[in-house]
Amino acid sequence: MNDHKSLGKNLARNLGKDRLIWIYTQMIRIREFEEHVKRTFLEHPGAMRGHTHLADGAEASIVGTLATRNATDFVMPTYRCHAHPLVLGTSAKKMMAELYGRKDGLCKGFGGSMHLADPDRYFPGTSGIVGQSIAHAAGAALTAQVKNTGQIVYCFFGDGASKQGAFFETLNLAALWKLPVVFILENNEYQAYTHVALEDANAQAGDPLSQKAAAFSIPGVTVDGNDPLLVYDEVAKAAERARTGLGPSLIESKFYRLSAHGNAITIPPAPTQFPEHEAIGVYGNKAEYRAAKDRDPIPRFAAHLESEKILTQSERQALDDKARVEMDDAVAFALASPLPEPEEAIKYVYA
Ligand SMILES: Cc1ncc(C[n+]2csc(CCOP(=O)(O)OP(=O)(O)O)c2C)c(N)n1
Ligand SMILES: [Mg+2]
Repeated sequence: MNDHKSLGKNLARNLGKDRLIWIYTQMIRIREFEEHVKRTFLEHPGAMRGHTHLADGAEASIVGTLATRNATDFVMPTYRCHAHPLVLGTSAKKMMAELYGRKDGLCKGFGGSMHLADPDRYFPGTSGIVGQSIAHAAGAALTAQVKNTGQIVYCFFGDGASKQGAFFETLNLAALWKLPVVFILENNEYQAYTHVALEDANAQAGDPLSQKAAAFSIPGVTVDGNDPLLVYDEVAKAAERARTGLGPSLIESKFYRLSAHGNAITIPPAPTQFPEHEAIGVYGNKAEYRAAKDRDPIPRFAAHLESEKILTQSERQALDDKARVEMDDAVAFALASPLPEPEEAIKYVYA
């Protein structure tokens, strides 16, 4: 099942200082962006409409994955999709304005949090449909294969989505056709309001989730998604496999969703939804949350970089401050941007 492990071990050891600092920088930028979104619901209630799904807790998994990417590879996440464009270089200002539904947003304010697209950065688009990225990724990969572009596709989806028919159908064909996809199953311990233990008991046959790869004779591996370097190692092998025409792999990345499932427009926000400014869902369990906080990928990676003498405490502080200011500016930009004109409502409807 883990035959791609033989391609090499500890690839992340070859990462230089600049790349490691880049990884930390992206992780803290994601965390700050999501914290600013969370704060919006308290400080500007009603200003951000629709539903937002945050990626705090997933930073190591996302950045460790994308650190293996070549510039023209496709990235296709779920509706939990603020982090990826930030890492790809989409401006935080445009992202934040989009979440606020403003004219200067990435999609002119029409997409909102769940419908982001930045085609120039090979980020074709996201949607609120659970599991949509899976089949779409196979389509993008088939195009790359037919056109022989050398691109691969990074496909992210949740533990809940991995129980859908689309998952099995897509992996079947992707394996058969040796499509260049890395399937990243983000096991964040929840599917909406259901904890993974309940999922296991009621909706999940077989553990770990990565073993489903065996049914399609492709590599399947489970990795600690709180550690960007472990994630990097596994994804790098899977990416190499995809690039060399050997086909897809399945990587189950395990971490904890540190926010509620989503923040909807709740005015005023239910107090239980934001205790101590930490969005534990009303269904959350404080002890479980605290234990997960102890494994929080950001302080953990920062401590690693400090102990390896890659980053001093003050250098880390400077990176944290820079990320915070970047996101403060993004919120200010969003709030200053106008709403789209009513007559624009049908301007971008093509069919
Ligand atoms: C096809 C479909 N079914 C149900 C939903 C409602 N829904 C939204 S998120 C979600 C849970 C998905 O959990 P998971 O795949 O683990 O992703 P996560 O939100 O944890 O990242 C559900 C059931 C939906 N949006 N689309
Ligand atoms: Mg989940």
